[in-house]
Amino acid sequence: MDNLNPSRSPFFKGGGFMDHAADLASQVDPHLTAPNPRVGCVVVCDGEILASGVHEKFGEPHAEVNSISSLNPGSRVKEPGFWDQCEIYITLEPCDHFQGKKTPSCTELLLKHKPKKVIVGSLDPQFGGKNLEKLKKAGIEVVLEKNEKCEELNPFFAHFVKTKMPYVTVKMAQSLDGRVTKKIPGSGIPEPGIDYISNEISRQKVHEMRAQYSALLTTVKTILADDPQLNCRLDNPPSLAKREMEGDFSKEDLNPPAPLYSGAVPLFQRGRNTSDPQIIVLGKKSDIPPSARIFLSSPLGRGSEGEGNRKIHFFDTHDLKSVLAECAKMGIDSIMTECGPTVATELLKSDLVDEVQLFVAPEIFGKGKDAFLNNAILQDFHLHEVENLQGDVWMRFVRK
Ligand code: AOF
Ligand code: ZN
Repeated sequence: MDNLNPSRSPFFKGGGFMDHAADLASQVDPHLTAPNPRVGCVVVCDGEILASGVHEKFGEPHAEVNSISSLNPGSRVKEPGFWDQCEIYITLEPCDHFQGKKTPSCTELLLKHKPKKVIVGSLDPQFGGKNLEKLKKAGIEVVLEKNEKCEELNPFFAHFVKTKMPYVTVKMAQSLDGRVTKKIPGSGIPEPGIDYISNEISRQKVHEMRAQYSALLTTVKTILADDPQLNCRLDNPPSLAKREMEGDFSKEDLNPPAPLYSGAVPLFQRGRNTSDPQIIVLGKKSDIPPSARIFLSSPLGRGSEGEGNRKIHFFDTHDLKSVLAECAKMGIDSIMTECGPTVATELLKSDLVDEVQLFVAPEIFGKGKDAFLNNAILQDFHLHEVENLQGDVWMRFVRK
């Protein structure tokens, strides 16, 4: 039993069982669960973690199912009254039936076992708390313990559920005078320090964003001009890397030797990175040479995991709203742009943008194309965050 003690887990830092469940869920690659949320679940009995689990992949079992089914059958589970002493911590309100659902209801699973207490870290916008009422009616003690880590696990989920459209972020790097390029179009792959507008810290941040968004939106024009790879090149998965910087984790913790508690799924193990986002290309596939770098699988991405090549979708249309609607139908819950001013401006003008992230380099180009072709278009947004990235200024604008 000793090795089930949460204090032995490399991820358990004594912050409470809900934080622990959120930490486990934060290790899941959001590209694999989208448009489903990342969820973690911990089964606790007498202050001890007996099992834990996460929702690993879209269409596959939920966190509650994975944690409960990983309870050691030889342990106290068989003892009479076991469930009467059990507390279940879940980062999200448990699901229930709805049309098109792929897996059984977790609320029913909980009703079947009837644990003493269910503690939930955030509400599922799909159900709005009604499943908690259902559990309460059956005599289970239910606590909604709103937790910031749980809320932050799924930044796009509520938007996608409510609007049935992807969350769209326009990302743009520009000079102080609002210009986007110094590179001559078609002059080869941009070189850091010569053609790149933003500095290395900004570019690392962009890779962290690529780890979070389901898909990147680009154009044939951008591919022909820059031949970008559009993959996710990070040393550490972002959630862990961030907390390592905050002093929460040491390097050793990032590569735990083995799970010390049953049911733990160390998805980012031994240097494995996050998978690459899908790519949406505006234009014709036949206009891009087969040697274009977007067709290369990244060594750390899906292509190397035996799951087929990463998904690249071509749309030869100017109707951006229909492109986004098609993406939503494919389960793409979030999109970040990796294209030039024309499409970025068009998206903004068509009212299809939820957020704008600007990386401004401390340089005056004097000439070149404007980042936004109509200065008034940011009036519907307000500045939400700003950060100095060692010289570059990063600004995040969200809808008012
Ligand atoms: C949970 N636990 O781990 C997750 C939940 O099609 P399905 O069966 O996979 O159901 C997807 C929905 O379930 C999703 O839209 C969200 O409301 C909820 N996700 N719920 O109890 C989990 N991933
Ligand atoms: Zn469920």
